[in-house]
Amino acid sequence: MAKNEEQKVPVFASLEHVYGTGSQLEEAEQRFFNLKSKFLDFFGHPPDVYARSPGRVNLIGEHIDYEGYSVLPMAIRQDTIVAIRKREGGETEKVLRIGNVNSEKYALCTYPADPDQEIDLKHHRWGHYFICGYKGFYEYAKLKGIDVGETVELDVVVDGVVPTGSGLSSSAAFVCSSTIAIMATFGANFPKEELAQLTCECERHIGTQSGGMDQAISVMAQSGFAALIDFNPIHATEVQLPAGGTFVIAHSLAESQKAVTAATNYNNRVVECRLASIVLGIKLGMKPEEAIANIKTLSDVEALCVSFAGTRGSSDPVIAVKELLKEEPYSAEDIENITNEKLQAIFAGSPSSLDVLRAANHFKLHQRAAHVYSEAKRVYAFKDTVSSKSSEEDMLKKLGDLMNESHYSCSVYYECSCPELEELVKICRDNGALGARLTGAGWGGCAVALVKENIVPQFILNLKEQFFQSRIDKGVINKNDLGQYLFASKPSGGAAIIEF
Ligand code: NG1
Repeated sequence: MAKNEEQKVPVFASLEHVYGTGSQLEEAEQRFFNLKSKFLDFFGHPPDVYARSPGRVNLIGEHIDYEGYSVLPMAIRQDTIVAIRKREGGETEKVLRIGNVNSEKYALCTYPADPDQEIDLKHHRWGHYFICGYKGFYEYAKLKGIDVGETVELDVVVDGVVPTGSGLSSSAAFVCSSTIAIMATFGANFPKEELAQLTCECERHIGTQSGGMDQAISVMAQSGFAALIDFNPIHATEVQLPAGGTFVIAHSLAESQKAVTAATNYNNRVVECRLASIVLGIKLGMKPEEAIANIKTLSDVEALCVSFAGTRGSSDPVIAVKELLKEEPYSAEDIENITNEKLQAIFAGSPSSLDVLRAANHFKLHQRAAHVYSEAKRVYAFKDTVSSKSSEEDMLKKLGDLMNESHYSCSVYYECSCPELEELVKICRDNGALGARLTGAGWGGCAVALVKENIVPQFILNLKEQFFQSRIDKGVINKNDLGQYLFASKPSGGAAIIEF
């Protein structure tokens, strides 16, 4: 394949290329059949084209993508498929009609076809994620000077099997498959790295200050490989995982509603990191106004922290955090005394950050910065370990240790765990996992455990007994659905367009 073709989203005329053979293919055939029937039921005609994009599990590198640091996720086989068709405009106002195969849970919704519409964040609707992709497509086309003609009406049906609120990035799978379906229906195919950037930016219309990992891996994953994702600009490097280890994903059954809790959880941490980086910049010699104007992330002040650490005979930026940021939480006033500027003024251009300031009365700058710098190092240690010449035994042990350290840091310094995740991670370790950690944003959702290949079946049985059985008995989940909440996963392939 020519280089510029490789960089585009692959277009397939059959499902084998995406789903392989055997039961996975049969399951996919059934899903596409249902999706088409549902489309016909809703709209009276079949779709023109389909796009699919997978969820992901992050192996290491949590809450650091939005700080500009590399992360190491892999795509999972669960995906979202979007079926789409352009409709000739009628006399009345042009609309987008968005249905779902699970129409009981996700009722058909309509939105205006205006790509400049504002998303109503105060009233969260499932279709908002499609509108993120819709706005993103038009924003990108405008930026690149691509003529997409007049706005048209679209009919859409969605089938998503990435568990929601699970930290497996159902939201990015939905936004990416929507954007790619829209792109395909307009006969376009943008380069994958640009698509990863555009879908990251357009998902922010939902109100979270998303970092870009999920969209990047969903768009760019290669079957059989995890990936090291770098940012600014986005770039993916394939990572071959050791064959003797398997990643088992288990849901804590606590749902993490990232968009709804953004002001106190996800966006709160983004704001705390920004404040930590500004305060570090000032303490390391920058003028307050210069730090406020130029420092956006902890990676922007890393070089200053490293040279400070150099004066202590180290190259670890955490040394600067330990000496320059107090462990006790900062009040807004504490920070304003350092910045000589009101926090509201610093974040004046970001409504979602202002929501954070309204909801928070203290900020843990030391802990958040210590997590980010140490987690960024663990990602490279993980990558170096898999490409080292160590024995597989040593390699797996080291990877497991890094995952355990990552979990500790997420739990203690970043405080994005929850009691259910703590219980699950402990059960994983007690049953022989080499390492186990929360994955994704946290505050609920899934844990990922590294398990030796030969104990996977027994490990899954033990988790079922020790964590899930009591929840099945209480009716939290149905026993027939257990496979959605507890499964082993190999690295899957990324987004695709399917034209039958
Ligand atoms: P999930 O687990 O999908 O909520 C979120 C962010 C990532 C990353 C992780 C934490 C979105 C779409 N995804 O993932 O960018 O910051 O949290 O590492 O907001």
